[in-house]
Amino acid sequence: MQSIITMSEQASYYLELEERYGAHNYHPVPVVLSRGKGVHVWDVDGKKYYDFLSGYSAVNQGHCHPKIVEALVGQSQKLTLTSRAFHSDILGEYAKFITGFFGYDKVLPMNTGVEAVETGIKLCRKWAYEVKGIEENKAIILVCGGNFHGRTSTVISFSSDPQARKNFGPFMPGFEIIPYNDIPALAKALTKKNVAGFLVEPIQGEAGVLVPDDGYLSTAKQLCEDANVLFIADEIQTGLARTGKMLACDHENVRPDILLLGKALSGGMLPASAVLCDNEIMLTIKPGEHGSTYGGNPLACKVAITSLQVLKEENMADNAFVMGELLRNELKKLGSPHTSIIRGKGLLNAIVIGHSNKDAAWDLCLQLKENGLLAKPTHGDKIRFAPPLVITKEQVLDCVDIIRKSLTCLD
Ligand code: IF1
Repeated sequence: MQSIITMSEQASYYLELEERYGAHNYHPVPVVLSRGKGVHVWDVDGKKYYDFLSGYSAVNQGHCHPKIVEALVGQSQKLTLTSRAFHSDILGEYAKFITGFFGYDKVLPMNTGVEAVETGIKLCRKWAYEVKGIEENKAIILVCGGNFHGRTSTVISFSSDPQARKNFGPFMPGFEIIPYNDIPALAKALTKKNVAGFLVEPIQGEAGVLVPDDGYLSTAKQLCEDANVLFIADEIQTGLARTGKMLACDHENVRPDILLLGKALSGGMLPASAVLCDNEIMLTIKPGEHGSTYGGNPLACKVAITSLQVLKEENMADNAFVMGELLRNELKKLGSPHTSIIRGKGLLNAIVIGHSNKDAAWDLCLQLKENGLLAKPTHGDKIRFAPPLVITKEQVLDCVDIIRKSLTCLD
Protein backbone atom coordinates (compact mmCIF):
# COMPACT_ATOMS: atom_id res chain seq x y z
CA MET A 1 0.00 0.00 0.00
CA GLN A 2 1.42 3.40 -0.97
CA SER A 3 1.20 5.18 2.37
CA ILE A 4 0.69 8.89 1.85
CA ILE A 5 1.49 10.56 5.12
CA THR A 6 -0.64 13.66 5.40
CA MET A 7 0.44 15.83 8.29
CA SER A 8 -0.69 19.21 9.47
CA GLU A 9 1.58 22.22 9.18
CA GLN A 10 2.05 22.17 12.96
CA ALA A 11 3.00 18.51 13.12
CA SER A 12 5.39 18.92 10.19
CA TYR A 13 7.01 21.84 11.99
CA TYR A 14 7.91 19.64 14.97
CA LEU A 15 9.12 16.77 12.78
CA GLU A 16 11.39 19.11 10.88
CA LEU A 17 12.93 20.43 14.11
CA GLU A 18 13.73 16.89 15.23
CA GLU A 19 15.07 16.01 11.79
CA ARG A 20 17.34 19.02 11.63
CA TYR A 21 18.56 19.28 15.22
CA GLY A 22 18.13 15.79 16.66
CA ALA A 23 20.15 12.61 16.18
CA HIS A 24 18.61 10.21 13.73
CA ASN A 25 18.69 7.22 16.07
CA TYR A 26 15.00 6.45 15.78
CA HIS A 27 12.40 6.02 13.06
CA PRO A 28 9.21 7.05 14.88
CA VAL A 29 5.64 6.62 13.67
CA PRO A 30 4.83 10.02 12.10
CA VAL A 31 2.71 11.52 14.90
CA VAL A 32 3.52 14.46 17.20
CA LEU A 33 2.06 14.07 20.67
CA SER A 34 1.39 16.89 23.10
CA ARG A 35 -0.85 15.45 25.85
CA GLY A 36 -1.51 12.17 27.64
CA LYS A 37 -4.12 10.96 30.11
CA GLY A 38 -4.78 7.35 31.11
CA VAL A 39 -4.86 5.14 28.02
CA HIS A 40 -5.07 8.13 25.67
CA VAL A 41 -2.65 10.55 24.05
CA TRP A 42 -3.44 13.53 21.84
CA ASP A 43 -1.41 14.94 18.96
CA VAL A 44 -0.68 18.62 18.32
CA ASP A 45 -3.82 18.88 16.19
CA GLY A 46 -5.99 17.63 19.03
CA LYS A 47 -6.54 14.14 17.57
CA LYS A 48 -7.04 11.46 20.24
CA TYR A 49 -5.37 8.05 20.18
CA TYR A 50 -5.24 4.90 22.25
CA ASP A 51 -1.61 4.37 23.29
CA PHE A 52 -0.80 0.70 22.60
CA LEU A 53 2.87 1.04 23.40
CA SER A 54 2.75 2.70 26.85
CA GLY A 55 6.24 4.13 26.46
CA TYR A 56 7.57 0.57 26.06
CA SER A 57 5.83 -0.39 29.33
CA ALA A 58 6.98 2.66 31.27
CA VAL A 59 3.43 4.05 31.52
CA ASN A 60 1.70 0.99 33.01
CA GLN A 61 -0.23 3.23 35.42
CA GLY A 62 -1.63 5.33 32.56
CA HIS A 63 -0.38 8.69 31.29
CA CYS A 64 -0.10 11.44 33.92
CA HIS A 65 -1.64 9.38 36.73
CA PRO A 66 -2.99 12.08 39.11
CA LYS A 67 -1.51 10.55 42.28
CA ILE A 68 1.93 10.15 40.70
CA VAL A 69 1.80 13.70 39.30
CA GLU A 70 0.87 14.93 42.78
CA ALA A 71 3.89 13.14 44.28
CA LEU A 72 6.15 14.56 41.56
CA VAL A 73 4.92 18.14 41.95
CA GLY A 74 4.97 18.04 45.75
CA GLN A 75 8.51 16.71 46.04
CA SER A 76 9.77 18.90 43.20
CA GLN A 77 9.00 21.94 45.36
CA LYS A 78 10.81 20.56 48.41
CA LEU A 79 14.04 18.71 47.48
CA THR A 80 14.86 17.01 44.18
CA LEU A 81 18.54 16.03 44.37
CA THR A 82 21.11 15.79 47.17
CA SER A 83 23.52 13.36 45.43
CA ARG A 84 24.54 10.42 47.66
CA ALA A 85 27.22 12.57 49.28
CA PHE A 86 24.52 13.35 51.83
CA HIS A 87 21.49 11.52 53.22
CA SER A 88 17.91 12.57 52.53
CA ASP A 89 14.61 12.01 54.36
CA ILE A 90 13.23 10.12 51.35
CA LEU A 91 15.82 7.49 50.30
CA GLY A 92 15.64 5.42 53.49
CA GLU A 93 11.83 5.43 53.44
CA TYR A 94 11.91 4.37 49.79
CA ALA A 95 14.46 1.62 50.41
CA LYS A 96 12.33 0.23 53.26
CA PHE A 97 9.19 0.46 51.13
CA ILE A 98 10.48 -1.20 47.96
CA THR A 99 12.43 -3.97 49.73
CA GLY A 100 9.29 -4.77 51.72
CA PHE A 101 7.17 -4.59 48.55
CA PHE A 102 9.28 -7.22 46.73
CA GLY A 103 10.74 -9.13 49.71
CA TYR A 104 14.49 -8.48 49.48
CA ASP A 105 17.08 -7.32 52.02
CA LYS A 106 18.32 -4.31 50.06
CA VAL A 107 17.91 -2.07 47.00
CA LEU A 108 20.55 -0.25 44.93
CA PRO A 109 18.75 2.67 43.21
CA MET A 110 19.78 3.72 39.70
CA ASN A 111 18.11 5.68 36.89
CA THR A 112 17.70 3.92 33.55
CA GLY A 113 16.94 0.28 32.99
CA VAL A 114 20.29 -0.42 31.41
CA GLU A 115 22.02 1.06 34.46
CA ALA A 116 20.14 -1.49 36.55
CA VAL A 117 21.33 -4.23 34.18
CA GLU A 118 24.93 -2.99 34.38
CA THR A 119 24.65 -2.83 38.17
CA GLY A 120 23.28 -6.37 38.26
CA ILE A 121 26.23 -7.54 36.18
CA LYS A 122 28.72 -5.81 38.50
CA LEU A 123 27.05 -7.29 41.61
CA CYS A 124 27.03 -10.76 40.04
CA ARG A 125 30.71 -10.55 39.16
CA LYS A 126 31.69 -9.14 42.57
CA TRP A 127 29.73 -11.95 44.29
CA ALA A 128 31.38 -14.53 41.98
CA TYR A 129 34.90 -13.46 42.96
CA GLU A 130 34.38 -12.61 46.62
CA VAL A 131 31.75 -15.15 47.69
CA LYS A 132 31.64 -18.03 45.19
CA GLY A 133 35.43 -17.89 44.72
CA ILE A 134 35.68 -17.82 40.94
CA GLU A 135 39.13 -16.83 39.68
CA GLU A 136 39.30 -13.05 39.13
CA ASN A 137 38.34 -11.83 35.65
CA LYS A 138 37.14 -15.34 34.69
CA ALA A 139 33.43 -14.97 35.58
CA ILE A 140 30.94 -15.91 32.86
CA ILE A 141 27.33 -14.68 32.78
CA LEU A 142 24.93 -16.67 30.61
CA VAL A 143 22.48 -14.69 28.45
CA CYS A 144 19.89 -15.70 25.86
CA GLY A 145 19.82 -15.36 22.11
CA GLY A 146 17.29 -12.70 21.16
CA ASN A 147 17.93 -10.79 24.37
CA PHE A 148 17.39 -7.10 24.82
CA HIS A 149 18.80 -5.58 27.98
CA GLY A 150 19.67 -2.05 26.86
CA ARG A 151 22.16 -0.21 24.71
CA THR A 152 25.40 0.45 26.60
CA SER A 153 28.64 -0.94 25.18
CA THR A 154 28.78 -3.76 27.74
CA VAL A 155 25.16 -4.77 27.21
CA ILE A 156 25.34 -4.81 23.39
CA SER A 157 28.47 -6.95 23.80
CA PHE A 158 26.13 -9.87 24.51
CA SER A 159 23.38 -8.94 22.06
CA SER A 160 22.69 -11.41 19.29
CA ASP A 161 21.32 -8.62 17.09
CA PRO A 162 23.88 -7.51 14.46
CA GLN A 163 22.15 -4.12 14.18
CA ALA A 164 22.80 -3.48 17.88
CA ARG A 165 26.50 -4.38 17.56
CA LYS A 166 27.75 -3.29 14.13
CA ASN A 167 30.76 -0.98 14.43
CA PHE A 168 30.36 -0.52 18.18
CA GLY A 169 33.26 -2.86 19.10
CA PRO A 170 35.45 -3.88 20.74
CA PHE A 171 33.12 -5.77 23.03
CA MET A 172 33.11 -6.71 26.72
CA PRO A 173 34.11 -10.36 27.33
CA GLY A 174 32.61 -12.61 30.01
CA PHE A 175 29.26 -13.52 28.48
CA GLU A 176 27.98 -16.66 26.77
CA ILE A 177 24.83 -16.74 24.65
CA ILE A 178 22.54 -19.78 24.92
CA PRO A 179 19.19 -20.32 23.20
CA TYR A 180 16.14 -18.88 25.00
CA ASN A 181 13.53 -21.26 26.38
CA ASP A 182 15.99 -24.18 26.12
CA ILE A 183 16.53 -26.03 29.40
CA PRO A 184 19.02 -28.60 28.05
CA ALA A 185 21.19 -25.78 26.66
CA LEU A 186 21.14 -24.03 30.05
CA ALA A 187 21.90 -27.25 31.91
CA LYS A 188 24.88 -27.89 29.63
CA ALA A 189 26.21 -24.35 29.99
CA LEU A 190 25.91 -24.57 33.79
CA THR A 191 28.36 -27.48 33.86
CA LYS A 192 31.14 -25.13 32.84
CA LYS A 193 33.50 -23.64 35.36
CA ASN A 194 33.32 -19.96 36.27
CA VAL A 195 29.61 -19.46 35.54
CA ALA A 196 28.50 -16.66 37.86
CA GLY A 197 25.01 -15.81 36.71
CA PHE A 198 22.15 -16.29 34.24
CA LEU A 199 20.59 -13.04 33.00
CA VAL A 200 17.17 -13.57 31.44
CA GLU A 201 13.97 -11.75 30.47
CA PRO A 202 10.96 -13.72 31.78
CA ILE A 203 9.33 -12.82 28.43
CA GLN A 204 11.51 -11.50 25.60
CA GLY A 205 9.95 -8.14 24.76
CA GLU A 206 11.99 -6.73 21.91
CA ALA A 207 12.31 -10.15 20.30
CA GLY A 208 8.58 -9.90 19.71
CA VAL A 209 6.99 -10.91 23.04
CA LEU A 210 8.37 -14.44 23.14
CA VAL A 211 6.68 -16.28 26.02
CA PRO A 212 8.75 -19.28 27.16
CA ASP A 213 7.18 -22.67 27.90
CA ASP A 214 5.44 -23.06 31.25
CA GLY A 215 8.04 -24.23 33.73
CA TYR A 216 11.02 -22.72 31.93
CA LEU A 217 11.67 -20.05 34.55
CA SER A 218 11.17 -22.34 37.57
CA THR A 219 13.33 -25.10 36.09
CA ALA A 220 16.00 -22.58 35.11
CA LYS A 221 15.99 -21.14 38.62
CA GLN A 222 16.37 -24.61 40.15
CA LEU A 223 19.26 -25.47 37.82
CA CYS A 224 20.98 -22.20 38.76
CA GLU A 225 20.49 -22.93 42.47
CA ASP A 226 21.97 -26.41 42.04
CA ALA A 227 24.98 -24.88 40.26
CA ASN A 228 25.41 -22.00 42.74
CA VAL A 229 24.77 -19.53 39.90
CA LEU A 230 22.77 -16.31 40.36
CA PHE A 231 19.41 -16.10 38.57
CA ILE A 232 19.14 -12.48 37.40
CA ALA A 233 15.64 -11.53 36.19
CA ASP A 234 15.37 -8.52 33.93
CA GLU A 235 11.82 -7.42 34.77
CA ILE A 236 12.37 -3.92 33.43
CA GLN A 237 9.70 -4.43 30.77
CA THR A 238 7.79 -7.48 32.07
CA GLY A 239 7.56 -6.37 35.70
CA LEU A 240 5.22 -4.06 37.60
CA ALA A 241 1.92 -5.76 36.72
CA ARG A 242 2.46 -5.72 32.94
CA THR A 243 2.01 -9.50 32.43
CA GLY A 244 -0.91 -9.97 34.86
CA LYS A 245 1.21 -10.51 37.99
CA MET A 246 3.32 -7.98 39.89
CA LEU A 247 6.37 -9.70 38.41
CA ALA A 248 6.41 -12.06 35.42
CA CYS A 249 8.44 -14.44 37.61
CA ASP A 250 5.42 -14.64 39.93
CA HIS A 251 3.61 -16.73 37.31
CA GLU A 252 6.00 -19.53 38.27
CA ASN A 253 6.68 -18.49 41.87
CA VAL A 254 10.30 -17.82 41.01
CA ARG A 255 12.25 -15.50 43.33
CA PRO A 256 15.20 -14.09 41.38
CA ASP A 257 18.55 -13.78 43.19
CA ILE A 258 18.88 -10.36 41.59
CA LEU A 259 15.74 -8.49 40.46
CA LEU A 260 16.06 -5.67 37.92
CA LEU A 261 13.29 -3.04 37.66
CA GLY A 262 12.86 0.15 35.65
CA LYS A 263 10.39 1.86 33.28
CA ALA A 264 7.02 1.82 35.13
CA LEU A 265 8.82 2.05 38.49
CA SER A 266 8.27 5.79 38.01
CA GLY A 267 5.00 5.66 36.09
CA GLY A 268 6.49 7.40 33.06
CA MET A 269 7.40 10.55 35.02
CA LEU A 270 11.21 10.39 35.02
CA PRO A 271 13.94 7.73 34.88
CA ALA A 272 14.10 5.45 37.92
CA SER A 273 15.44 1.91 38.13
CA ALA A 274 16.29 -0.45 40.93
CA VAL A 275 18.35 -3.56 41.68
CA LEU A 276 17.05 -5.75 44.53
CA CYS A 277 18.88 -8.63 46.17
CA ASP A 278 19.83 -10.00 49.58
CA ASN A 279 22.77 -8.99 51.76
CA GLU A 280 25.17 -11.76 50.66
CA ILE A 281 25.17 -10.27 47.16
CA MET A 282 24.42 -6.58 47.82
CA LEU A 283 27.08 -6.07 50.48
CA THR A 284 29.88 -7.17 48.15
CA ILE A 285 29.81 -3.59 46.82
CA LYS A 286 31.49 -1.29 49.33
CA PRO A 287 31.33 2.53 49.63
CA GLY A 288 32.91 4.22 46.64
CA GLU A 289 32.71 1.15 44.36
CA HIS A 290 29.53 2.01 42.48
CA GLY A 291 27.01 4.84 42.23
CA SER A 292 25.38 7.54 40.13
CA THR A 293 24.66 11.26 40.44
CA TYR A 294 20.88 10.87 40.32
CA GLY A 295 20.64 7.35 41.74
CA GLY A 296 18.25 7.40 44.70
CA ASN A 297 17.35 11.07 44.32
CA PRO A 298 14.45 12.21 46.51
CA LEU A 299 12.24 13.13 43.56
CA ALA A 300 12.54 9.72 41.85
CA CYS A 301 12.14 7.88 45.16
CA LYS A 302 8.96 9.75 46.05
CA VAL A 303 7.53 9.13 42.59
CA ALA A 304 8.51 5.44 42.73
CA ILE A 305 6.75 4.87 46.06
CA THR A 306 3.52 6.29 44.64
CA SER A 307 3.95 4.46 41.31
CA LEU A 308 4.18 1.15 43.18
CA GLN A 309 1.31 2.02 45.52
CA VAL A 310 -1.15 2.76 42.72
CA LEU A 311 -0.28 -0.52 40.96
CA LYS A 312 -1.53 -2.36 44.04
CA GLU A 313 -4.35 -0.02 45.11
CA GLU A 314 -5.91 -0.11 41.64
CA ASN A 315 -5.35 -3.88 41.14
CA MET A 316 -3.56 -3.24 37.88
CA ALA A 317 -2.06 -6.74 37.69
CA ASP A 318 -5.51 -8.35 37.87
CA ASN A 319 -6.85 -5.93 35.27
CA ALA A 320 -3.88 -6.63 33.01
CA PHE A 321 -4.56 -10.36 33.35
CA VAL A 322 -8.26 -10.11 32.49
CA MET A 323 -7.94 -7.44 29.79
CA GLY A 324 -5.03 -9.31 28.21
CA GLU A 325 -7.13 -12.49 27.90
CA LEU A 326 -9.98 -10.43 26.42
CA LEU A 327 -7.69 -8.69 23.93
CA ARG A 328 -6.06 -11.92 22.70
CA ASN A 329 -9.40 -13.76 22.46
CA GLU A 330 -11.07 -10.92 20.55
CA LEU A 331 -8.10 -10.59 18.18
CA LYS A 332 -8.20 -14.34 17.51
CA LYS A 333 -11.95 -14.10 16.84
CA LEU A 334 -11.22 -11.57 14.07
CA GLY A 335 -9.68 -14.48 12.21
CA SER A 336 -7.62 -12.15 10.02
CA PRO A 337 -5.46 -13.99 7.48
CA HIS A 338 -2.74 -11.42 8.17
CA THR A 339 -2.30 -11.98 11.90
CA SER A 340 -0.69 -15.39 11.82
CA ILE A 341 0.32 -15.36 15.48
CA ILE A 342 -1.19 -13.58 18.47
CA ARG A 343 0.76 -14.08 21.72
CA GLY A 344 1.47 -12.59 25.08
CA LYS A 345 0.73 -12.61 28.78
CA GLY A 346 -1.37 -9.99 30.54
CA LEU A 347 -1.14 -6.76 28.58
CA LEU A 348 2.25 -7.53 27.01
CA ASN A 349 1.16 -8.85 23.63
CA ALA A 350 2.27 -8.94 20.03
CA ILE A 351 0.80 -9.97 16.70
CA VAL A 352 2.96 -11.35 13.92
CA ILE A 353 1.93 -10.08 10.51
CA GLY A 354 2.10 -12.67 7.75
CA HIS A 355 2.15 -10.85 4.42
CA SER A 356 4.09 -10.75 1.17
CA ASN A 357 4.75 -7.04 1.62
CA LYS A 358 7.75 -6.68 3.96
CA ASP A 359 6.44 -3.29 5.10
CA ALA A 360 3.02 -4.69 6.00
CA ALA A 361 3.48 -4.22 9.76
CA TRP A 362 4.61 -0.62 9.26
CA ASP A 363 1.74 0.09 6.87
CA LEU A 364 -0.70 -1.40 9.36
CA CYS A 365 0.69 0.87 12.09
CA LEU A 366 0.15 3.88 9.83
CA GLN A 367 -3.44 2.78 9.24
CA LEU A 368 -3.95 2.16 12.96
CA LYS A 369 -2.72 5.70 13.57
CA GLU A 370 -5.22 7.07 11.08
CA ASN A 371 -7.93 5.15 12.94
CA GLY A 372 -6.88 6.39 16.39
CA LEU A 373 -4.53 3.76 17.82
CA LEU A 374 -0.75 4.09 18.21
CA ALA A 375 1.51 1.05 17.96
CA LYS A 376 4.90 0.35 16.41
CA PRO A 377 6.45 -2.73 14.78
CA THR A 378 9.35 -4.54 16.43
CA HIS A 379 11.81 -6.47 14.26
CA GLY A 380 9.87 -5.96 11.05
CA ASP A 381 6.80 -8.19 11.13
CA LYS A 382 5.71 -8.06 14.79
CA ILE A 383 3.55 -5.37 16.36
CA ARG A 384 3.55 -5.00 20.13
CA PHE A 385 0.11 -4.38 21.70
CA ALA A 386 0.77 -3.10 25.21
CA PRO A 387 -1.72 -0.48 26.42
CA PRO A 388 -1.62 1.06 29.90
CA LEU A 389 -2.91 -1.38 32.55
CA VAL A 390 -5.87 0.88 33.41
CA ILE A 391 -7.62 0.03 30.13
CA THR A 392 -11.30 -0.96 30.50
CA LYS A 393 -13.29 -3.71 28.77
CA GLU A 394 -15.13 -1.16 26.62
CA GLN A 395 -11.84 0.40 25.55
CA VAL A 396 -10.34 -3.02 24.67
CA LEU A 397 -13.36 -3.81 22.50
CA ASP A 398 -13.14 -0.37 20.89
CA CYS A 399 -9.44 -0.99 20.12
CA VAL A 400 -10.14 -4.43 18.67
CA ASP A 401 -12.66 -2.78 16.35
CA ILE A 402 -10.03 -0.23 15.27
CA ILE A 403 -7.58 -3.10 14.63
CA ARG A 404 -10.26 -5.00 12.69
CA LYS A 405 -10.98 -1.99 10.45
CA SER A 406 -7.27 -1.25 9.96
CA LEU A 407 -6.34 -4.81 8.96
CA THR A 408 -8.39 -4.38 5.77
CA CYS A 409 -5.57 -2.15 4.49
CA LEU A 410 -3.51 -5.32 4.07
CA ASP A 411 -6.15 -7.09 1.94
C1 IF1 B 1 15.12 1.81 22.98
C2 IF1 B 1 13.44 -2.07 22.87
C3 IF1 B 1 11.66 -2.48 24.47
C4 IF1 B 1 14.21 -3.50 28.16
C5 IF1 B 1 14.64 -4.58 28.97
C6 IF1 B 1 16.44 -3.29 29.81
C7 IF1 B 1 16.06 -2.20 29.04
C8 IF1 B 1 14.93 -2.29 28.20
C9 IF1 B 1 13.88 -5.89 28.96
C10 IF1 B 1 16.88 -0.92 29.13
C11 IF1 B 1 14.54 -1.12 27.38
C12 IF1 B 1 13.40 -0.01 25.68
C13 IF1 B 1 14.61 0.72 25.14
C14 IF1 B 1 14.07 1.56 24.03
C15 IF1 B 1 12.89 0.79 23.44
C16 IF1 B 1 12.52 -0.22 24.46
C17 IF1 B 1 12.55 -1.61 23.97
F1 IF1 B 1 12.66 -2.03 21.80
F2 IF1 B 1 14.50 -1.31 22.78
F3 IF1 B 1 13.80 -3.31 23.15
F4 IF1 B 1 10.89 -2.14 25.41
F5 IF1 B 1 11.54 -3.68 24.03
N1 IF1 B 1 15.75 -4.45 29.77
N2 IF1 B 1 13.69 -1.22 26.44
O1 IF1 B 1 13.11 -3.65 27.35
O2 IF1 B 1 16.12 0.08 29.76
O3 IF1 B 1 17.92 1.79 29.60
O4 IF1 B 1 15.98 1.90 28.04
O5 IF1 B 1 15.65 2.39 30.48
O6 IF1 B 1 16.31 1.72 23.31
O7 IF1 B 1 14.73 2.08 21.85
P1 IF1 B 1 16.45 1.63 29.44
